[in-house]
Amino acid sequence: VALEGVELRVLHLPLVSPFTTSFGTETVREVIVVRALTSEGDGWGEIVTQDAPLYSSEYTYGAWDVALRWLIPALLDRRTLAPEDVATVLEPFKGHRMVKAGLELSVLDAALRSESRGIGEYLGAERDRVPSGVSVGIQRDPATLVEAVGGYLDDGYVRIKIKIKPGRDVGDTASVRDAFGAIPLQVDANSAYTLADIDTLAELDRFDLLLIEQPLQEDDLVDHAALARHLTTPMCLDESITSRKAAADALALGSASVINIKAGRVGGYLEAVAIHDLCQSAGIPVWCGGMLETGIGRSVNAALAALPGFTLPGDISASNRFYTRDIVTEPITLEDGHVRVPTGHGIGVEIDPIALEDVTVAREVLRR
Ligand code: OSB
Ligand code: MG
Repeated sequence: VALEGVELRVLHLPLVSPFTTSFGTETVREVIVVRALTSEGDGWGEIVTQDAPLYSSEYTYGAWDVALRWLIPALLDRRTLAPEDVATVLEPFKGHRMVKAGLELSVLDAALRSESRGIGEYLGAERDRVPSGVSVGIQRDPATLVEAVGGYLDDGYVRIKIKIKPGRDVGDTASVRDAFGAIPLQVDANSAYTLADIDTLAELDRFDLLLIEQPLQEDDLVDHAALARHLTTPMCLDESITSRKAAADALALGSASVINIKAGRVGGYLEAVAIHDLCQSAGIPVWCGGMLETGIGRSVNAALAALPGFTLPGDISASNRFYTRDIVTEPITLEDGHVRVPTGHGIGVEIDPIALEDVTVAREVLRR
């Protein structure tokens, strides 16, 4: 496509209930939406940074600054741009993978729409729906957690993930197991532990979890390998897997036996597919993580998760798990515990311009 300009918006989407992880509580999802303005029409993307650099070093206004000052100008310098060129053009700029992913997706959406093609076919989706798991935040107390999990099971979610942190791990997990028996259950620590906590983490082995996600720091590949050797629960990495190289290193070191793939964290959906391919050849199961996406990213995540190597349910819940009003005209819904892979052109969903305008708190456009 010929890129003529890029529009960025910061959105504030109120959450249906506060979302608490080991790193903090969110009540409003601050997120950036990208619109690529091309000679062939618009394309949409989403930059999944959060307001504060607590999950990763990226955050809203850092993303905003680097996009407007460096990344978008580099893309606008090109006369024509294929989606597959975006990562190469942005490669000289270190880090900022979530920003790169959002920009790439906007160009990809515009290009696919111009060819009347859909994202599922482009990425290699082999199913028309994917099983839907839900990520449940840390609650006030274990009884409240059990109530929340019960509600999601009633909705039909096929896999539960609970967030844990020191002091809210073994007890919370035991409460959920006691209340619901042998449901598919996993835990996510978001880097809240160190190797000194090895005995506590080993206590989780008795709950027959699908996996434990990212107990240690992002750069703790060696410590994760040491911990994995001491646990029977499969070790899954999220934060640590920032690229296909990081994924290959983690597998070589024995740091993970399962990988959570998030397009934002790895710099784009094309890199995400490359990690899927690598893991599939290595016989390593992968699943699609989430970043409280709007309908834009949620739709594309469903398409990604329909690739054959995604053998575990992803954190791809319905739009209404987080939001009362999505910014797309057809919010993502749960049907029999699954979400549909989009079939429309481009990202497969249409933006609701009024809903978008209502939640926009900042807007900037760069043109060539
Ligand atoms: O660690 O997977 C994570 C949300 C924000 C940042 C990190 C994570 C999460 C989630 C929610 O667990 C996943 C979702 O349903 O979007
Ligand atoms: Mg995680």
